[in-house]
Amino acid sequence: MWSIRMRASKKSGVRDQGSGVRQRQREIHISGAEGIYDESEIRKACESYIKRALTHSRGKPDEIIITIEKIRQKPKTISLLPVATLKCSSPEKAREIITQKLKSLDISKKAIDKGFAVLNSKKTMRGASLILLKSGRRIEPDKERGVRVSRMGIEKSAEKKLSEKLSGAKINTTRLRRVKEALVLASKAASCRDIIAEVCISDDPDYTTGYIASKESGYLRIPNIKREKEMHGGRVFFIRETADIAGLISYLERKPVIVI
Ligand code: WAQ
Ligand code: MG
Repeated sequence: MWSIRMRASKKSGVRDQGSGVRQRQREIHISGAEGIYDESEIRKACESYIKRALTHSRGKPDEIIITIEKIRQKPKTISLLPVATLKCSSPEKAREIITQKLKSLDISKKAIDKGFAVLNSKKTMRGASLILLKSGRRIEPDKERGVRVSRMGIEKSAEKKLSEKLSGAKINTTRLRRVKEALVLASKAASCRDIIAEVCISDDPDYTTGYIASKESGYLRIPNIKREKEMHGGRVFFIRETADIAGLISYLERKPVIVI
């Protein structure tokens, strides 16, 4: 088994008015993706990741990094969270739905507000923010990058079954890959004891469905979580105050996990 990861970015330079010299460069995240594959699938997976990076709605990257790495550890097997789609007509309504759900999971107002600040910020991150559910403190070591959930995949027959189920639930084929990937990610995160909930908004200007996920309620899709053309988005995990933070981050980033 192989872990394949892709990230694409572009540098944005701020030019000095007088000299025209680039002063400061910030890396803007365009696209990222990851999965676990058999050796025979490596070429195809890389080709599709490259295509995704080069045709992304967030813009043209000037750097694409692909990492292909053999997995030595036996992956842990997990099951998928159940999926449902909620009714929601606007970002304001979405915020109400999410706030109510998070409150019912005993997440403080402070933590909820911090979560929305991350999700609505123009400075999008490559990874996720980790927020302590009482104090609202952000505990990811790198606040610009965040924590990237990685080394997760889905077994072939489970994927086939899921595709059929999602198609049956009228999720159209252009969305299918995205929903599957998000669901696998959310299922890996939910398999951590110390992650109580996750909220996700895509940072793609053309994708306006997000979700809230938890062990209690599963993966709840929320249409119109943002408006078309908006560039903000992100992921936040609400964490138990007593969590072993290093252990949690290591699990999310490094532990191979396969959905069966
Ligand atoms: N680990 C941690 N955070 C991530 C990861 C990852 N592997 N991938 C993306 N993020 C964060 C990052 O901050 C991005 O800016 C943000 O999430 C959004 O990523 O059922 O497409 O890949 O229809 O744009 C949800 C599907 C789609 C909803 C989410 O997210 C549905 C999506 P994107
Ligand atoms: Mg994106």
